[in-house]
Amino acid sequence: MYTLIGNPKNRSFRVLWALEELGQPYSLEPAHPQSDGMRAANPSGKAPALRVDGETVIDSVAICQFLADRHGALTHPAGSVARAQQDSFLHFALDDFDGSAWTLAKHSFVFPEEHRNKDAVRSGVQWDVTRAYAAFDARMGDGPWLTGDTFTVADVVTVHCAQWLSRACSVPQPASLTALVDRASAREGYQRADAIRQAA
Ligand SMILES: N[C@@H](CCC(=O)N[C@@H](CS)C(=O)NCC(=O)O)C(=O)O
Repeated sequence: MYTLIGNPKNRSFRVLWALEELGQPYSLEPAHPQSDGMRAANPSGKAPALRVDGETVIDSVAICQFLADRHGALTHPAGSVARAQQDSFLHFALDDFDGSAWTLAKHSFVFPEEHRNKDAVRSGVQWDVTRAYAAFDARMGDGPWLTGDTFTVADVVTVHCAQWLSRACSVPQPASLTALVDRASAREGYQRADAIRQAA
């Protein structure tokens, strides 16, 4: 039994979605970033965290990959070339999508007001997102998923980042990315996780 600590409206959603895809039992312990509950699970106060076997694992991607490895789904086997491609897409999403969305978010509501400068960072972020979308478009194959027929943790994280980035940044997304988002959000696991997010 897993306990997910966090808020489904933030990166905790990735773990929620992975748990729903895997069909594993879990409980959700709601905690906002920097709340006492979140700091008790993660010294940095950041969400999400997962309680498992008396231990706490932090970082949404580490948690998703752990769950995938443990249950032998949502992942290619370690040591395979397909796994290297999966990890490569995952790190691309973190560097090029998550990084930009997070920069804008930090300047909107994370940094203390005196350190926020959204107008100054916006044009650089838009330039970076434009080239990230071009790189994604050049790399996305025939699908349906990032590494072919297997839906993986890389799809979960990429789709979550793409949805977040589309709200945070006005640069239009390539059709290859919006099609991936549409296919992924039609999955039953996504629909169940999204219903929990909407109700939170
Ligand atoms: N790499 C971490 C990032 C965690 C993170 O930054 N979470 C955000 C919510 S989406 C947070 O709690 N931010 C609060 C803060 O930065 O103070 C992960 O993926 O779990």
